[in-house]
Amino acid sequence: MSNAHHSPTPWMPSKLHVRMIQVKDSLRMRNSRTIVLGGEYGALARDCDSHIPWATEAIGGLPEAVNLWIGNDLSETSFHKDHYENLYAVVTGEKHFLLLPPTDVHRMYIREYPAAQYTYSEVSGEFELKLENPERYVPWCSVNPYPLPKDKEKEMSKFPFYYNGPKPFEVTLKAGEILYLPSMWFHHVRQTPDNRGLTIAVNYWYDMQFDIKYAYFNFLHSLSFCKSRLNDGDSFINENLSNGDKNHKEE
Ligand SMILES: O=C(O)CCC(=O)C(=O)O
Repeated sequence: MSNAHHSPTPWMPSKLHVRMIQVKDSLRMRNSRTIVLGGEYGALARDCDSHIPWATEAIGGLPEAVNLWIGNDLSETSFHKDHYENLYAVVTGEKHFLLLPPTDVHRMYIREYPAAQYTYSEVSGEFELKLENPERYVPWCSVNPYPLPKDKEKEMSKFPFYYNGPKPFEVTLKAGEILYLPSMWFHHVRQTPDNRGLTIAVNYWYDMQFDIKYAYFNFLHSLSFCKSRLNDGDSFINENLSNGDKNHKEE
């Protein structure tokens, strides 16, 4: 999740991440690149490079977005994929990734979830999760790879393709290291904080090529959709995704 607040706030909730520098270049605005040095976090922009020269050269263009991720030991990003080539650099603390290739889409049990945003409440002094209005749904992975022991059996029976299949790659990234996370790979992220209780990272999202890999992914995705129709009653597999994921940047 990326977001920015406009009123002074005491601190962010553990699962809120902040997009620091946004390079707006949506698919609709390809020829009019606008660089927005993101509002209240703009002062931090000069502390990080605006791109990674070797990646820019290899990929053939500047990043579309540079994101700042600040978290503590409770922060966790659930399984999803992004339509970006991702160069992920840890500044302090450690990040722990679980990684699965796009071809494992049938193991992620992608479903439609309502979109929501954290909003700071002056009344309660807490962040509250508010559903978007008008209602909007986004496809997202259902698998929680780290269920509580009491929920493990239930989770295993709900998501057998995930739990009975090959284990995801596990990568720990330390301060000063960069991970190249290829586009459309599923990733789940946790962290170990530094001695001040923080993990800070910056990542560079480069546009991906919507080439054969993307077409192949959508083909596999549509197969898992067909499977859910054949196994009538299997409500876990991609029920609502007959349109593939062509409209989504993240999932
Ligand atoms: O650092 C995190 O918690 C999530 C990172 C992520 O999802 C991404 O870089 O796309």
